[in-house]
Amino acid sequence: MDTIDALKKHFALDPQHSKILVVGLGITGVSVARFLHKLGLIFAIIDSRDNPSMDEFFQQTPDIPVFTGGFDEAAFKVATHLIVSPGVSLHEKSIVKALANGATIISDIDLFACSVTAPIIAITGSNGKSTVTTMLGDMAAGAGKRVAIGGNLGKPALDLLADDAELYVLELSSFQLERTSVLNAAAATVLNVSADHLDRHADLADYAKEKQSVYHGDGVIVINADDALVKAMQEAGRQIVSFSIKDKADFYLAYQGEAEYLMYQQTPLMSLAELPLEGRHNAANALAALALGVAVGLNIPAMCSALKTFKGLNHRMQKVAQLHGVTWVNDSKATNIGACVAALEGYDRKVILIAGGDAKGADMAELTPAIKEKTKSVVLMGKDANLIEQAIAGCVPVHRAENMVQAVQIAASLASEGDSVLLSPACASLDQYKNYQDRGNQFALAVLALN
Ligand code: UMA
Ligand code: ADP
Repeated sequence: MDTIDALKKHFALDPQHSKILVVGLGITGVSVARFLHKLGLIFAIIDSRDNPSMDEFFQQTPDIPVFTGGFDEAAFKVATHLIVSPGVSLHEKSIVKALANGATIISDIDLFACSVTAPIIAITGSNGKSTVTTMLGDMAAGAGKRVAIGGNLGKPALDLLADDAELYVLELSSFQLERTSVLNAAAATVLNVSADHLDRHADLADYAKEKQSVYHGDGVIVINADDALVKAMQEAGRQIVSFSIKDKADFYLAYQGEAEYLMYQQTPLMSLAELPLEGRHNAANALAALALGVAVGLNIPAMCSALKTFKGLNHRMQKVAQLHGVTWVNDSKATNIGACVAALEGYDRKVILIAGGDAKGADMAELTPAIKEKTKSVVLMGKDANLIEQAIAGCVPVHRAENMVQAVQIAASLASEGDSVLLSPACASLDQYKNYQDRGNQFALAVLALN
């Protein structure tokens, strides 16, 4: 079936009469515009900002109507199909109204699914998506596949089509999944579910439900057996493959003599010590990536070789310095509680934690057990520092900092030889920084300035 036929079938899209409105002029919106234009479909595009940056594509296509400076009611009123960028909430008044009038929602991932013929591996979860997507990209390339990786990771899915790959690995956010209906991945996983984005989703159950939709279709379901919410997502009649870092599963950890191994059923694949990444959660990520790779038939020894040289991503448990016997670790990408707890749980001895920022509506009390068990003191900063301080009151000494330089200086004054100082904020960065990268870079600079 060609793409237009698939769009007709799944979304009743009529190339002559449908009125398509692309919502959002970010990188997703631009990728959608290019794609629709190439298919010869007529559409308009809208962005609520006054002056969104205009991709050069729009200079070459002056006939495409572009509305800016608000969500114009009239444009939504006539729309039969809305292609909504993930950053735009489906609770926007104009979108709710358009849906009530019978408009159909399509995502860029739906468009991708309608045009691609090569298998797709789809990866979602609260934490570990980017790590597993990148890891699997390296593993597939190592196994000799022409592979393209993207989605929430950074390169919009539709821009991957130019790569004409044999295998696509997509990182998908809950925002992308909540507006996607026709993805049928050859293998998919929800890596884990913990509170995140509760400012956009009604509650944890609603957020988990959006994640579960990654399993739509008839591909292999890869399940984290250590996560109760994910375990409950298994569907009868489907091929299920499990991974676990706690118990026996299809992919799991077990001792072979003195050394712990990554195992596939009865076979030891490689020792855990050969995985060059900090934190036990990265063993879970490696097992998940192996399970997904095996599901699409990738060569196991080649995947293991790629794992042994995988560098890890910046701002995720990244060692930035060792100064006077103190190890400084940048985990700025820990923008939710689950990531911070996973980081703390990976340590054998207590650390000094720098945390805080925008809690995005999460219940900070969920941090308390890990903070009690794994930290000797906590330095808090950012918008929701009070919320965290109230939640962990009485557990460990708490210090307050106005900014990163101060936080690092306080942590340095608390640390002695052999200690680790971990930036793992459990919060988004946008209250004080451009993004998590900016926060992580400020941390690294402040640490290096100590010298
Ligand atoms: N916009 C409006 N009105 C609004 C909100 C947004 O007009 O109320 C406009 C924005 O001004 C922007 C456009 O909509 O011009 C599109 O914005 P977008 O936020 O959807 O951003 P994109 O540039 O298309 O990037 C998106 C993802 N962004 C979000 O989900 C917020 C990128 O994930 C993703 O890499 C990219 O598509 C390619 O797939 C980023 C992200 O922060 C990294 N994701 C979240 C996360 O990882 O936690 C979910
Ligand atoms: P995502 O793309 O889902 O945000 P990343 O790979 O970028 O995931 O990692 C985000 C944060 O989550 C980092 O702080 C990282 O250390 C942590 N993390 C990575 N994998 C896991 C996991 N399996 N469980 C919990 N936390 C994880």
